[in-house]
Amino acid sequence: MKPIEEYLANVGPDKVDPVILGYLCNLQEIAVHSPEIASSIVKELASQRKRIKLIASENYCSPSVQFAMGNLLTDKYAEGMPGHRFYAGNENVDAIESRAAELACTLFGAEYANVQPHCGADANLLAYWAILSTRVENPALKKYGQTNLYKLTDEQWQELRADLGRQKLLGLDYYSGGHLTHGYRYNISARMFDVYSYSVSEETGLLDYNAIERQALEIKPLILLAGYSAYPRKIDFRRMREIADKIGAVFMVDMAHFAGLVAGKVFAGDYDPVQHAHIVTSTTHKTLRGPRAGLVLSTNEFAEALDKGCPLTMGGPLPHVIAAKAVAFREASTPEFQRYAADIVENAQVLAASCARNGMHILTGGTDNHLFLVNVRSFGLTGRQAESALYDCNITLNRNSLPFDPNGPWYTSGLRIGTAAVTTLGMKSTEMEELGAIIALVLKNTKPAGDNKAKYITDPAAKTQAIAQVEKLLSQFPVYPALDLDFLTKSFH
Ligand code: DSN
Repeated sequence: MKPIEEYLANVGPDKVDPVILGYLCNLQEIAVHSPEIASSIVKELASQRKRIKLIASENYCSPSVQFAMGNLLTDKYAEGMPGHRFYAGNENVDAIESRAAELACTLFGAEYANVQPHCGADANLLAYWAILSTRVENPALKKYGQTNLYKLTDEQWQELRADLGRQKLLGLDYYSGGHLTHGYRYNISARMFDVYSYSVSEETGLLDYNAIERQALEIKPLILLAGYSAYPRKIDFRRMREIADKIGAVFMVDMAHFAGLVAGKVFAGDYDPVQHAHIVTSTTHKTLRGPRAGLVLSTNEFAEALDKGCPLTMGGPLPHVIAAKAVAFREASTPEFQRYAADIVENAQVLAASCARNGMHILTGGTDNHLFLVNVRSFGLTGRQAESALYDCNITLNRNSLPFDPNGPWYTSGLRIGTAAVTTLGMKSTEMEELGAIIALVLKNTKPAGDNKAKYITDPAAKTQAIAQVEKLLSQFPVYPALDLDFLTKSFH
C-alpha cells in the first residue's frame, strides 16, 4: 500500500488531518522521482525532533505558510510591480502581491511595503540602492536638468557613479552584534559605501547614544543604520532618529531579528522602528515566523525607488513565497501572536537568568528581546568548542563573536541563544529553568583538548545526563506534532 492509502485506511475518512495528508501527498509525489530528497526531508524532521533549537534566527512556521509555498505559483515570472509587469499573465500574482503588501503595511503601520526581496540581505541591498537613488541620483539628475539616466552624457554618468560610490554608511559594528550586510568588510555593503561603524560601550556592552551622536555629527553619513543580529537589548529608535535628523541622514533599521516582537507589539513607542525610521528592512522567518524571505517597509519618499527593485537590484520575485508571506502576516495580526511575542521575551529572560544562576556569564546581565549572549571564556572554551559540545548533547545553537572578541569570527568566545523556536513549541518558564541547567551542565563538564580551538572533551556521564534530559523535555513538546515520524521514516527511507 502507498503511504497515502495506508494513512487513509488507518484513520478512516472522518478523521483525516489536512496537515498529515498534505505532507504525505507532498512526500509521496516527490518520492516518485526523487526518493532521496523525500528521505532527506523526513530525516530533517527526525533531526529537529531530536534537538532543541535555540538558534536565535530560526523558528518553526505553520503548515499553512509551508503549503502556500509548495504549488504552481513558483512557475510564474513577475518582474515589475502589481499592475505594471514585464510579463503577461500576472493578474493572480498581482492580487497575491498587493494583498501581502497591504497586510504588511497594516501589520506594521507602514506607508509602503515591498514584499519582493528573497531574503534579508536582498532587502538591505534594495534599501541601500533606493536611498542612493532617492537622495543622490535624483538630485544629480535635477542638477543636470534630466529626468532619466539614459539622457546623461558619459561625463555626467561617470560623475554620478563616482558620487554614488562616495556615500557614507554608519552602522553597528559586526563584533557589537551588527549584521554582515551593515558594512562588514567582506560584504558588498562595505564596497558600495564608505563605511563607518559604532560599537557598544566596552564597559556596559550597551549602545551609548551620546557616543553615537558624536560620531554621527563628525562623519555625517548618508545613512544611519540601526538593527542587529546579536544585541540583547532594545534600541531607542526615537533617539536614533533624532541623531539622524541632526545631520539630515536617512535613518534605516534592519529589524530582521525582532520583526515578530514589533508585529506582536512587544516593541512599541520609542522601540517600534517603523514609527521612527525612514526605511525598515526585515526577514520574515525569524521571530516573525513566516517563510524564509525578506521585506522592505518605508515612508512614501522611497516608494518610487523601491518599486524599481527590478531592475535596480532584483530579478523575478518568488510569487509562492510572497503568498506564504501574506499567510504569515495574517497569522502575525492575531492576539495569539501578540501573546506568542510576549512569551518569547519572557522565555529569553527566564532562560538567561537560569543560565546566570548556573554559573554562566551573560553579556549585559540579561535580555530585553528574544536572544542573549554568553561569554564561554569563563569555562576556558571557545564558542566553537561550546557550540559543538552542546550539539553533541542535542542542543542546537550558534557560536557568536562578542564585542572586542580576541578569538575572531570563526572560533569566537560566545554563544548566541534565542527562544523564538522553543516558544513556538509551547515551552514556558519551567522548561527554560531546566534548559539553563542543562546548558550549564554541558559547559561545566567540557574542557578544551590541547591547544586546538575546535577540539574538546565532554565528561561522558554529563553528556549522557544532558541527552536524557533533552529527550524528556522534547518528548513533551514535539516539533510538528501532527506528523508521525516512525510512519514517515518507514514510508520514505
Ligand atoms: N543568519 C542570520 C542570523 O543568524 O542572524 C542572518 O544572517
